[in-house]
Amino acid sequence: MTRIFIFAVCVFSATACVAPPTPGEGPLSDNVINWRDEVIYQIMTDRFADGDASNNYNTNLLDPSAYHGGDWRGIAEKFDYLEALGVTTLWISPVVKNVESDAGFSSYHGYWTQDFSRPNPHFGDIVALREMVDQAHARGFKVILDIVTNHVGQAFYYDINKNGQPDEFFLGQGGRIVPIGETDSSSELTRILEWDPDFNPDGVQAWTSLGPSGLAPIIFARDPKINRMPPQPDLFAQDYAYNQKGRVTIWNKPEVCGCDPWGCAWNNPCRREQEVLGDFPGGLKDLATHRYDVRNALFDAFSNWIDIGDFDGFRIDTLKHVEHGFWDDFCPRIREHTLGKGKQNFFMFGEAFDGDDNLLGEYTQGQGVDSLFYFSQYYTLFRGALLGDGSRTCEIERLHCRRHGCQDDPCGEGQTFEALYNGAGKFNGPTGEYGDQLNSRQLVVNFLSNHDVGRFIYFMPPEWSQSEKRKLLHLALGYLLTADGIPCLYYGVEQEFEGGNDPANRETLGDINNYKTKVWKNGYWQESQKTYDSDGDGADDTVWEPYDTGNPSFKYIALLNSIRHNHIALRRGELRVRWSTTGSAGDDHGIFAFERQHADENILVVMNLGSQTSSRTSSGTSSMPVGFSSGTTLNDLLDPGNSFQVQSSGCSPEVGEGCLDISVPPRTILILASGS
Ligand SMILES: [Ca+2]
Ligand SMILES: [Ca+2]
Ligand SMILES: [Ca+2]
Ligand SMILES: [Ca+2]
Repeated sequence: MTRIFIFAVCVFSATACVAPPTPGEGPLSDNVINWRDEVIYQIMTDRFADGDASNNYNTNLLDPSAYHGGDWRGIAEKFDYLEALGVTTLWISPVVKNVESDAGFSSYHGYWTQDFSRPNPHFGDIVALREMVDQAHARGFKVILDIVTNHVGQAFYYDINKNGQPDEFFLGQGGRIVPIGETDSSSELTRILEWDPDFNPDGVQAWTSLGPSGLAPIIFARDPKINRMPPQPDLFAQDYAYNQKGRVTIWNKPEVCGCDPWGCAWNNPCRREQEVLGDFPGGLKDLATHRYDVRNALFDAFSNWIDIGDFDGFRIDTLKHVEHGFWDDFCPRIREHTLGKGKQNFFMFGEAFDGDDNLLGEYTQGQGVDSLFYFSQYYTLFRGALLGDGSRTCEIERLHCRRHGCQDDPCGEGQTFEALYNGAGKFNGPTGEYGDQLNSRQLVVNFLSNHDVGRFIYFMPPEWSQSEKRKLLHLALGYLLTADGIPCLYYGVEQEFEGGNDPANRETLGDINNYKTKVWKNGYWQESQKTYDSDGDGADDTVWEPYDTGNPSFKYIALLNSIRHNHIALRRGELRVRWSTTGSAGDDHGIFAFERQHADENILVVMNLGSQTSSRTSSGTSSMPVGFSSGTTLNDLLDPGNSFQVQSSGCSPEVGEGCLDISVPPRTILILASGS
């Protein structure tokens, strides 16, 4: 341990010392009993809290694309806030040194790697990083590191016209280069940007006045002012470390793969080739991850960061842009590394930005990642059913079917469901409290929003009142924190942030300007501080402050987290759907109900997704069977005064079960447990 810190001081305070930090020696800490107990909180480090003004260079709070000053010390200063919220695992932004800026945008998000072996100086040095993680562990938090293995920042251009300069020009059908500003009426022109040319399966091609001229050479940028320098370690400054095929175009131009205008099938080979080998839009250069030297260098870099930071898991970026073979190599090596250092239960989950369970499920096979973000649920439930009118809650049940397999189609349309997610754990992968292997079906990471999509409130009609928006947000949060899997909250949801697409959804939590709203006053719209009702009399009495722990959504999330913490069934229990609907008519419009059962604890969650009327957990004369015996009193854990009796008739109960016919108000969730 001492050795890292001495080295760190050497690296960052003595200009003569330029070697990258060496890994820490000795064992790592072991912090996780069962990942299903955790609630993840996503921190965008630059936007969360500024604890050290000395690293605030190139910052501008008024520019949403600039660095805002957040850092690792700032995170450590907010542990009381995070503890009050009840989250247990912190996912932080990538820590590696980035290209500083590109085309007026800065790398505040951390996804534009320039040097895999050094920290991003905006966030602190490795001493500050390790201090933050050590303090987090001492408080009972776990820390997950965000990593990118697919690409680096905008590091080079393709010198298509072989003139040694980065250019922008048109290419005619005959291969003639037409400078910008000149015209060539004889041919169809393609715009070429040497920093970011379109995908070519044969590699980006060079053209000279004589015509095609083989593969375009790549030329690394050297602009130290914005740290746009050849990527490091040195292997990443070699052309063979990159695929060199140009930027993915398939999402905007599906016709290049012969697909319909709405896109290609998930497993279309032409689409998959582009996604795996192409440069990520924005000129992010795709690494040749099939090469063993590249794989080894990435393993070395990221196992090093585990040793330096004592992290408890990886959130892995752009999973579907790297071939399966890479994950089947990288993940087992990381598991072996962490186990060798005494860290059990290192957790690796990835981002495959796609709503298709066929594609998502593929990444759960083999020995690659333990789990992934549950994007199909995001689209079907959080962007679909909850924002709709509450009909066909069977679509939510179908999510479970695609994960686990189902004999019958919950929508009654005769579909058959094979389990698409792997039900076997990984060798050396995450385990439960008794050493039992956990699998991807149990470890899906559930999320309502993240840094790449608009915040949940943003998708609601803007004319809704704050209380209408809050009601739907709370229904969504209720599901997020009671469903099976690992919940992940995006920072700012507890302050009811409502920013739209990137970068509007990356608000700075400590900036008072993000706690303002527009109100109509004296004939025009005026900006005023947001307020809320803190004493429950229906009138707003409190001005909203940054890091406010008293607002209704902070308190609601804290309550849900405490309920989850106190009820093992909500963390580790199996999920069984008890009621879903296939249409919009009927007394049960909008009802979705499920139980979580673990050992002898059972919790029943009943939601009404309908927006207009109360609905019943019954249809005609049949009510909902529940896993509680008749006569049991069920109390709502969100509202202890609200209780219900389980009946003996009205449904076809199994042995030990009863029946429940209750009325649920619109956009409401009940979390029911048997009374003592
Ligand atoms: Ca700072
Ligand atoms: Ca050129
Ligand atoms: Ca790739
Ligand atoms: Ca009040």
